[in-house]
Amino acid sequence: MSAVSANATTNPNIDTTPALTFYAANTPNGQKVSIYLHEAGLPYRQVDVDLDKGEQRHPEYLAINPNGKIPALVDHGEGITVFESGAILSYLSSHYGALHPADRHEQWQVQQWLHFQIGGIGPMLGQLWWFRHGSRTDNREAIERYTKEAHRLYGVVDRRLAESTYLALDQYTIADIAAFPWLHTHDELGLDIREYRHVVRWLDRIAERPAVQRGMAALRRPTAVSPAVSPAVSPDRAEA
Ligand SMILES: N[C@@H](CCC(=O)N[C@@H](CS)C(=O)NCC(=O)O)C(=O)O
Repeated sequence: MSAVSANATTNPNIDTTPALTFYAANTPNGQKVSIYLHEAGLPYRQVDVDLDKGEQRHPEYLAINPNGKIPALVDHGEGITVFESGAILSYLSSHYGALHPADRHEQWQVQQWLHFQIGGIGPMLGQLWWFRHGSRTDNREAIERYTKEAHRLYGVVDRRLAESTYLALDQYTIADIAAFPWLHTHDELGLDIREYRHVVRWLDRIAERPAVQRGMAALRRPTAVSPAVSPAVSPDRAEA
């Protein structure tokens, strides 16, 4: 595992040791946390977990995330370790207050759409990615099943975005941050999303955000092997 610091201050009079360590890889679930950290401007240390080498199953990493997947986060200041991307986004936004609505009804709206991403969009699009790019066999039935389910989910999101500027509320929240890295992978998943014009508008608007661009870029490494062009590597995009 290799570490770099990000979002750190350059003022020599300020303690620059980041309180947060983010265990990361360049996948949609990693991208969510990276985007949030950049949106909130929180200094953090990034530890890259090499999924192709199986570092997520090393005992020292399993002590951080017993489920053996990225992302995970350690808040050294609070003495808290959090795994599961939805839990990390909820922890960070409620604890540090950025992109966290004050109203409790709105907070539940955010949680509802966040859980919809974690339980629906992520697993279904993750399986579609695996059967298109990871599997050594050509399973037409699985590809058809997950393509159909992906279209159904894009439809749900499109209808929501026809009535709301963003996924949970009329303001940008962690629900959008969670859904964006998955829903923008439509080309890789062989999905034509032109009919979902509200999703297209929403994707374009989020992609323009400088913090989103920085968050996505922070995970790109020049030596990284894209799972999409290397079917022999581990199923790091396929959620169980
Ligand atoms: N529900 C989990 C899913 C995490 C997950 O599936 N992470 C993938 C990368 S996107 C992973 O670490 N895969 C490695 C493996 O399965 O061995 C979350 O949202 O954090």
